[in-house]
Amino acid sequence: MRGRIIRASRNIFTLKDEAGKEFDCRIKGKILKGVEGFYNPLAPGDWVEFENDPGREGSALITALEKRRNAFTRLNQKGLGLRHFQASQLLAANVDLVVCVTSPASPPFRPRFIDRLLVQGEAAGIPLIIVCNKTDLSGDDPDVEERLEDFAGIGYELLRVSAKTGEGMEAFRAILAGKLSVLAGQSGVGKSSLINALLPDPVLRVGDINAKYDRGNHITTAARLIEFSGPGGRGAVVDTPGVRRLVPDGVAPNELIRYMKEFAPLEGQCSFGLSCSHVSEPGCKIMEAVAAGVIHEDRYDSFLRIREELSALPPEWAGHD
Ligand SMILES: Nc1nc2c(ncn2[C@@H]2O[C@H](COP(=O)(O)OP(=O)(O)O)[C@@H](O)[C@H]2O)c(=O)[nH]1
Ligand SMILES: [Mg+2]
Ligand SMILES: [Zn+2]
Repeated sequence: MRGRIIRASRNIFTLKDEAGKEFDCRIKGKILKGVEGFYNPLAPGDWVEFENDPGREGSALITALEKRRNAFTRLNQKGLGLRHFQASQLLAANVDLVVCVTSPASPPFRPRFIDRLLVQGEAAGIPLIIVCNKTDLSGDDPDVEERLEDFAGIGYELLRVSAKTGEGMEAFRAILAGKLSVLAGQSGVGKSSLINALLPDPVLRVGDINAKYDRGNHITTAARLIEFSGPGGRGAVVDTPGVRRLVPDGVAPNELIRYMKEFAPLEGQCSFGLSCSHVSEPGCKIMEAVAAGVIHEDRYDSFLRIREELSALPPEWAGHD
């Protein structure tokens, strides 16, 4: 039998079969082919083969994983020093769209967080859009508007919505129809609220309760897939847990330039070619683009910071050239 993972922790999963029936499940035996190299073996969006668990009524055993089309991951870092641990954490698989959710206020607008999400999505080869939620709160802050317009100028579709008032929600729903989308963004921007707003009845916890829950409980580090339907069609969205820090996973420092949309065409164009570090060299096309206002200074700053963080990672966690 075939089913799709809708919820996943490290070893307990929920899958939905093609008739829409849900099963609690675990992996049959100790190993599942195709899950190597990740902190967690399966994520929402994964398609699996399963059989009934003879030992437990209503439960299932996963026997095989269908090859993933793509995977949206993050670098899971814990601890410091000798006990430092990091691993690639799967958030969702077979993703059609990553929705980078942000807010103009409450929590404060953090465009650098969006920059990081965009790199992560670009590196995974997944289309991205930016959704600015909580438009009911914004007093048209010029700094926020400037950065949002820059993202749009780079080529990302930008949507302004309010989960609270419903503004922009029909357009948002239309974009999500027929896709499996992942909602990502810093904690508190309203990811769970946006998903609830797509449904006739809310299913996700929002706000403070959720924030407390997130901190104390490992289960909520798991992403969850929710299906919705509406006038434009059916779709699925994956709610991801909020993270405070986001270091792109699987990106080598010298590859970063390819995953920043407006930087990418300039790769190799500097006078020093591919060896240019884009910080002081004469004839650097990146620095020229920053000076000309083609690349936003904040994006350049993000580029330098992310690259520095990637350079500090052990090579096995920073992707391959
Ligand atoms: N004013 C306003 N508040 C919102 C909106 N969307 C969500 N919130 C509030 O923001 C807080 C965090 O929302 P939540 O959905 O839990 O954010 P998440 O951490 O990204 O999942 C909650 O108190 C929500 O009620 C919105 O469009 N406008
Ligand atoms: Mg949430
Ligand atoms: Zn350069």
